[in-house]
Amino acid sequence: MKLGIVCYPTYGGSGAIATELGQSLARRGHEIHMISYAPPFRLRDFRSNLHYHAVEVSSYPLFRYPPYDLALASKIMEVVSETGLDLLHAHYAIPHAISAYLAREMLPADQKIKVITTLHGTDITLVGAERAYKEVTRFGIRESDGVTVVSDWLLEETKRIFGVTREMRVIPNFVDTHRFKPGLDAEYRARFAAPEEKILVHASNFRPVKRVQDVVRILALVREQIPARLVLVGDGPELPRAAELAAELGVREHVVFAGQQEAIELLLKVSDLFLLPSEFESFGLAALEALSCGLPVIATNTGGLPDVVKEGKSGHLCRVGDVPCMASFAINLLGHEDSHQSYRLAAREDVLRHYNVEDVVIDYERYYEEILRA
Ligand code: GMT
Repeated sequence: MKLGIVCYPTYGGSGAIATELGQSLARRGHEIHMISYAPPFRLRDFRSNLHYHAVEVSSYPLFRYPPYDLALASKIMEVVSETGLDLLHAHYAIPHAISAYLAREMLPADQKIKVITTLHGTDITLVGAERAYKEVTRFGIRESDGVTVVSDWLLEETKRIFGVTREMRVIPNFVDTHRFKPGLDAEYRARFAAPEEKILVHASNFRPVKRVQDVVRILALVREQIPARLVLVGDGPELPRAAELAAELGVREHVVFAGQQEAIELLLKVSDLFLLPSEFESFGLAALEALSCGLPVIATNTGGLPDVVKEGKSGHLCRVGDVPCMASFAINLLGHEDSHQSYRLAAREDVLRHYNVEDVVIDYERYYEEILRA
């Protein structure tokens, strides 16, 4: 198949999934065209059937807000005309589903393409639910030829928020288990912590929904019983407040601010526990990548997280904001080597069974074929 994939290029789950999907489909012999305003951060598996097309957004003094959605629609149309795409897969509804719709309308009858939109989470629960974007998001969902969602929870939320009745397919997120795999590199570990210290890790875009302050509070409680260090990976608006809180709680010197890490798997492999105390997560790709490296996860009992983190097997789930609960699970796991090891094994095993990219990509292929036939 000739497939176009539209996504955000920046650090974030939707861009990561779109790019990994494109790379995996290319490995399976499909011709893939990635369309975005910059090269996606996960795009590194270059091959002759995997192409990147940059969307150029020109500025003009009259534009207070340069119209990216229109530039994207024009670029999609251009790529379809030049390459004869069969199908366009838009990741994240806003504005990608709408630009895809526009491009499809603009194309001549003999070049019409099918459009599939994958809903990732905040495009429905936060941004899409805002008054400014709600109607246009509903329109994008309705007008797509196919819609997928990353979890059962997101399926129900999409129906609830938008009153959508159309068919939507749940295809879970996935992980490259060859890249994200266990394997301790002692020299690399020593860069972050002393041998007797446990490493807690959190990776996100540090938006309020991630509740990063809870992560810092968990570290402070854990440190009352076990020597530990916290590695914070990523960047975002809540990061300065997290640093302030760490200082207030007297743990500032035990927090490593690692910034954006391209090879995050290296860090996951040397860590002992992953923390994701989010307000909600439609799926929680960061947790899945940690589990794939054999890292147990302590998270909140919200959204799609209970599907990804198996309570009492690969990690633990607590109510949102229940820091003592998360800290006590952390202390328990870190203090018992045998049970920690069994969580590590269960985490990896579950990922291999349910979330391996090589299996999930086949679900996407089947869905593409189904939509193309329809
Ligand atoms: O909110 C984010 O963390 C970023 C956002 C994105 O689009 O990159 O993440 C959403 O999509 C991911 C990929 O499907 C999911 O794993 C995340 O759970 C989801 N975030 C939320 O629902 C908050």
